Amino acid sequence: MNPLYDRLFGVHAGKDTPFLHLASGDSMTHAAFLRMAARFAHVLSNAGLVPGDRLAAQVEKSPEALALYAACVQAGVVFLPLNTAYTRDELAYFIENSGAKLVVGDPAKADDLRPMVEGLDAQLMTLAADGTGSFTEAAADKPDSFDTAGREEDDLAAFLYTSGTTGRSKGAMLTQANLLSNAETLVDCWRFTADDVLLHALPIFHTHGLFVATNVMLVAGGSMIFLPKFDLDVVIANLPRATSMMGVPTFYTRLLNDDRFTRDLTQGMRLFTSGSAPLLAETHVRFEERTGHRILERYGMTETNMNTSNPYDGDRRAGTVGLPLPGVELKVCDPETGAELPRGEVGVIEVRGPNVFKGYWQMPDKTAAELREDGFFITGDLGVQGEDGYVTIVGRNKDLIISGGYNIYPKEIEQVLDDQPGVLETAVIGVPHPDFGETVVAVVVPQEGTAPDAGQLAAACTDSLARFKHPRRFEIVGALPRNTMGKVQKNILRDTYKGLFSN
Ligand code: MLC
Ligand code: AMP
Repeated sequence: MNPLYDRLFGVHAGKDTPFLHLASGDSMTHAAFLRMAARFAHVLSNAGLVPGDRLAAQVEKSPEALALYAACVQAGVVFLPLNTAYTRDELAYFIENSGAKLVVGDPAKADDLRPMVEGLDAQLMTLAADGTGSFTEAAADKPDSFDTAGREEDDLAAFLYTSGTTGRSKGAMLTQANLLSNAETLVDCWRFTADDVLLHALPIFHTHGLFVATNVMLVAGGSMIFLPKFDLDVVIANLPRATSMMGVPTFYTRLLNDDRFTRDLTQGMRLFTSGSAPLLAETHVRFEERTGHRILERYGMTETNMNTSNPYDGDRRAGTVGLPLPGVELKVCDPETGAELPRGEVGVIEVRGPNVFKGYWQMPDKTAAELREDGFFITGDLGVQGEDGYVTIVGRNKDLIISGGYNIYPKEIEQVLDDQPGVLETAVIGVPHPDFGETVVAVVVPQEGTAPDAGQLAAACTDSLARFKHPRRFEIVGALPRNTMGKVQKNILRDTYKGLFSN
């Protein structure tokens, strides 16, 4: 038994209906996809991986990259997908921390990665965006079927790293049951069926693109227009072939800024969903005016999968994230005492349910700090629940920036900048940005008598941090505002610089 494999993939064995429609016009059936996944599973087992081992993948989005996920599920290997933007240094941490035995990376980066990967006692294989590489070469002569490894619902299926306020990323351990229960719930709530064609333009190294979009379509048995990334022209060209789309708010603001995005273009669509970052009520309203569709906003996290959703039938309320999903308990608590607050009061959102992860890999203290013994997970999001159950997120009780749906932890950037010559201290903040929702600004205090150069600071970031985390502005100041306890008042900085990127 392997519930996740059986329910997501096994049920499609032998189906000659399309699963992936590619931008090239080609498509791949469920059966062909599963044969590829089985060949890949043989490569994993030949490489010595056994159930419970970790595989780290930093690969461009492609059918092969998705089949690598399926192969891991079939072989019982824990899948650890990584943002393609991560630098070698960032990667080294994930490989070391997870103890990954096999790393699958881009051939173009192989020479750079190999010494680091091998130094960490892992093997390196390669997979390019076009499906070529040593991994697929090794798979070419393997059988088309694989004896699915037995797994229980409580076994680990994936690790997704999520940064922490201390700057150290934590591996969120997700079980088969976490993923499966959430996918099944979403299929029901959002009415996905085998007739659905999902326009998939999200990356597949995060919860949204991999577990929400892909797992939902696998459970429903539908197909996906599987695009390598969000490219406005390609998305517009493909919308008429789709019935549904899932996106981060940036997708929708980019579409709305294009005159080709019309009511006509979206007439065959039945559902647009949004999440991973706040959707402005204004975007929701403009979207409906333009297309007649009301975006369905939902709220989730790496550690919990999806927690709340606006209803499919009923009021999709702009500016809210809707109601707790069936099976998910949600309460709003006092940030200091943890006591549950009455409806209508703002506090920290806590959630419990089959969707909630098992803890952070080898970090019992961090797990204990965020996951209560009674199973409630402290999200760090500030919200309020109305008498009618609708949840509105009003802010964050964690120092986090969300840019274009990617989470960025200021501490990680501050640590890099603070190490630079001439820098006394820094405060990294998020400010409103018309495209990314929020973007990163570094407020830098130089040491007396020095004047750090913004170019030099930017170069230091390039060496160690993924591009999307880089500050888009360096503001040099004499001192940081502090409260009487000496704590930097980031709210004052956010207010000072809030207009930097406004049109
Ligand atoms: C790319 N860049 C970003 C960025 N994405 N910078 C900041 N924030 C981002 N999100 C960089 C590029 O490297 C480039 O650098 C420059 O910004 C402009 O690139 P672009 O061409 O405009 O970006 P693009 O490739 O179009 O990507 C933007 C995007 C993408 C919004 C389409 O970031 C994206 O697909 N985001 C989705 C993230 C996501 O799936 N999140 C889900 C997390 S799961 P340069 O060098 O050219 O300046 C989760 C749980 C839940 O949160 O609830 O779902
Ligand atoms: P991640 O750790 O990448 O999974 O990001 C999870 C965080 O994204 C949550 O804790 C929220 O802060 C944010 N988030 C996800 N969905 C929404 C939403 N619909 N509205 C506001 N914030 C959201």
